[in-house]
Parts: sequence; C-alpha cells; structure tokens
Amino acid sequence: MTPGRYVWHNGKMVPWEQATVHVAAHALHYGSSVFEGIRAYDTPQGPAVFCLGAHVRRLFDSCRVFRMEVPYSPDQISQAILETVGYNEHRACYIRPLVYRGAGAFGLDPRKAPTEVAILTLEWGAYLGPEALEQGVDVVVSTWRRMAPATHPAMAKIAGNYINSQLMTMEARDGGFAEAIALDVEGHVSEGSGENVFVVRDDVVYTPSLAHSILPGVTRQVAITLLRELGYEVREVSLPREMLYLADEIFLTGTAAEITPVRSVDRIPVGAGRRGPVTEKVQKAFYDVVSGRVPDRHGWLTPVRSARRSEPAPSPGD
Ligand code: PPE
Repeated sequence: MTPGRYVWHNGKMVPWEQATVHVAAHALHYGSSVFEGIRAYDTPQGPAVFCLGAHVRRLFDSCRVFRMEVPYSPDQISQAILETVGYNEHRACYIRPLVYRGAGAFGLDPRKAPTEVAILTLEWGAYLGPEALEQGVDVVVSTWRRMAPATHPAMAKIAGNYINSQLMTMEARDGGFAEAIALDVEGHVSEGSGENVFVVRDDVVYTPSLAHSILPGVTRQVAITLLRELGYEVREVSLPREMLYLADEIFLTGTAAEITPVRSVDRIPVGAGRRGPVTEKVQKAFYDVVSGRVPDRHGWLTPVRSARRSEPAPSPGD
C-alpha cells in the first residue's frame, strides 16, 4: 500500500502519520463506522474521480440507515474528496472516505459518541492481482452465508458488516482461491466479499437483485448501463447456486476489483475456462470511459482540478 501524504481529518489536511484516533474510539470496539471506496483515474484532463456523486450519495445513505448525522454536507464531502486527491498529487488512486464514531462513550447507543470524518487516499493496483483482469480468477462458494434480511443492513456500507467478508476471504485464500462468492440465507447467489456478481448465459446477463443481501454496487450499476448500451439484456433476479456451474461467463464488479472475470467456481471451469466475449466487451467499455478515451456521456468523471480550494496546500515537511 502506498498511502497519500495527507489525510483530510475532520475538516483539516494533516500528514498521514498524524491522522490518528484514540483506542477508546467507539468504532474500534463496535464496528460503528461507515465507509466508501472510490477510484480516481488518470485521464487526458488529469486525474478524475469516477462516480463521485453516486459514492457520496451511498455514504450518506449508509449513515442514514445507521442514524449517523454527518457534520458536513454531501457537497462539502465531495469537495474534500477532490481536494485530498489534489493535495496528494495522485494521477490515479483509491479513495477511502470514513465516517466513524470516535472516543467519548462506551455502550450500544453509538449516538453518544462523536461523529468524525476522514478521507484517505492510496495507490492501489489490480485488487485480485495483475493477471486477474485478463486471465480471470478462481473462486469458491463460501461456507459463510451473507447476512439474513433484518439482521445487518446489507445495503449500507457499515464497517461491522465486513466481518462476514473477512471470514469469507480468509477461508477462500486458505483454500487456494482468489475470492469467494457467498449465498444468501436462503441459498441464492448473493455477492463476493467485496464485489457484485454477474452471470452470462446465452447472451443474457443476470445479476442478483437487491433482495439477496447485496451492496448496491456503483460499479454494478455502471456495468448494467454499459451492457444495455452494448445491446445485452440484463436481468436482476434470484440466482440458484447451480447457475454458477452452468454459466458461459461470470464476472465480478467493484470499485477495487473493477471488472474481473471468473475462470472457475469450486474448481469447475466457467464456460471455456477463460475470459469470455461479453466480459471482454464490458471491460473494454469500462476502461474506455474511466481512462477518458471516449466521451463521458453519463457524467461519471469529475476532474480533480474542478475542486474549489479552501486553503493552500501545506508545504512538504509541515
Ligand atoms: N459488495 C461488497 C460487499 C462490497 O464491499 C463492494 C465494494 C461491492 C459489492 C461493489 O461495490 P462498488 O464498489 O460500489 O461497485 N467493495 C469495496 C471494498 C473493497 C475492500 O477490500 O476494501 C471496494 O471495492 O472499494
């Protein structure tokens, strides 16, 4: 991990090393924080943040579900994100906004603890390895199920939810797999530890609907839009596990994972066992947009240089 030099912490730009919390922070004890993962891409117009509006909206949606009042407006957070990428002089980076309950109170009413906000940036390459985007990854169906309805709010990106993802990932890696796909509590396909799942069969594209304990992925929505523009029918449905073994193609979508092909599930090859044509087409459409190689018809890219600067950048060594 190559971190940015500065972190936006409660309204101020501070050096990475100084962006710390107290060990009494509520979030550390109870998982009471909400986060986002966003990417900025290198474009001919300089670095540009991908789907900034959708990510900031989901951040506030997650906070709303968790009854967390953010002490900044969505516009202030958006500006702070652009400013942080600019300060850190990244060409491309991963951005991690975090709203967390700080130190001040123990106990299970988090509203007694203060709400604090941080925006971190770091350089983060291909999530599932450099070859994954072309070769595809080997995945396993997890023995861990996704959270049942009305247990944890799957639609909200709350840190505590990610215990499940961590258990899935450790199990997968120990078994020699790159990633795991979880079923929901009824046994339908849900999602990866940090990705949404798409299945292609006979040129129709299927993805689990919101009723299957998924995070409503921003990349998922982008992929649906691009696939429809490419002329494919996309259906949000309930998928039985065996569709994973009958698929012509499977791919995963996520900010970190981007669009990653799956080449096997439970050691069974997916289709021909390599990236398929639909996956390749949607990947190409995706990378054409994020790299600024084609016109940004959907307004998905926000140039970092459009940020309104609130204060001069601290000089290095401050
Ligand atoms: N499901 C889950 C559970 C999830 O965490 C992510 C993002 C997605 C789906 C895809 O959502 P989106 O990024 O909006 O397309 N996972 C984030 C965290 C990964 C991590 O390891 O940290 C991410 O990709 O940023």
